Amino acid sequence: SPAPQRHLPLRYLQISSFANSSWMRTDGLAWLRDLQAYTWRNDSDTICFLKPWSQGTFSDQQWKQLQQTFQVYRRSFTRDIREFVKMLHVDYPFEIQVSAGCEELPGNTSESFLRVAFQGRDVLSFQGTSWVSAPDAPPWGQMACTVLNQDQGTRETVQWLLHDICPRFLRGILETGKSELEKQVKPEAWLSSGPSPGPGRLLLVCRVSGFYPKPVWVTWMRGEREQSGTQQGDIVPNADETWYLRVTLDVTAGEATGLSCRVKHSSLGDQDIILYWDRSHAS
Ligand code: CIS
Repeated sequence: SPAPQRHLPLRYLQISSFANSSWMRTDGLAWLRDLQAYTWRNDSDTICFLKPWSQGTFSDQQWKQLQQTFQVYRRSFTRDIREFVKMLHVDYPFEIQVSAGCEELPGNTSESFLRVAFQGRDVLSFQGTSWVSAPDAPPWGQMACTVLNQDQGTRETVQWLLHDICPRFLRGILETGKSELEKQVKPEAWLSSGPSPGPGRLLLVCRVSGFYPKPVWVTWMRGEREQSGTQQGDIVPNADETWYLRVTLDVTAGEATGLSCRVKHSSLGDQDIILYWDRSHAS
């Protein structure tokens, strides 16, 4: 049966596109596990809550102060990057991604991260008390870290945000968002045939959609025997905060009868979905 999800990270993702020396935009979003709870569009001064529980257990005043810190950061970030371009002779256009967040670990501890990528590749991250360049960063990565590390105030603020604020804020939204994180939505499943893999062969397709949370177990079976040729796709998102999965089996036309697709999911309890293949699916 599907492994339960233990990981409950809070993750912030930022995409900053710098087209030339005058045009740029920065968009941010943040997720609690797989639920998007915040968006911060370029044209908005303020961080937008997408969930009723987004503010967690922070008071209006605490949130206002935190947002102010982020507003200062966003403005300074743009200015800093413009200065780095001149200093490091980097060419436009380029894209910078920032990801940051934290997660609770067993034993009342937590883990935090802050990473920066340039053109989709890691360039630097914040480790402990300072900025460190990534192993295969371009030569100017080291230079950028040296400059960033001279700003003692920012290093202290980053440590405070990562190791104090983030875990505290996360604890709050785990509390206020509890019922949504614990929601159970049952999958639907249906069978069809895919493009024939070759003469006399059939591709049996079992689609499972609309389930939440993400962990699921789907396989092709003959009686109680799991079919080892089962191919799992990726679990991909639907637009309504549920998940979708496609699982296939390549068989000879004669082998198809008697096969079934079996679905286990936490929302179903012990009532697995079992769908039997029959000729009507082959058309
Ligand atoms: C061309 C290629 C270059 C590539 C190089 C890549 C560079 C990467 C840049 C890394 C980010 C650097 C951020 C630095 C910002 C500082 O400029 C800024 C202002 O600093 C101050 C100095 O300390 O500026 C002053 C002048 O204006 C002075 O220079 C001052 O120096 S002094 O005192 O010596 O005079 N510093 C800050 O703003 C501090 C805070 C930095 C915070 C970084 C945190 C990033 C994470 C932001 C998350 C936003 C999330 C909002 C969305 C949803 C909220 C819910 C999710 C919460 C998740 C929490 C995650 C922590």
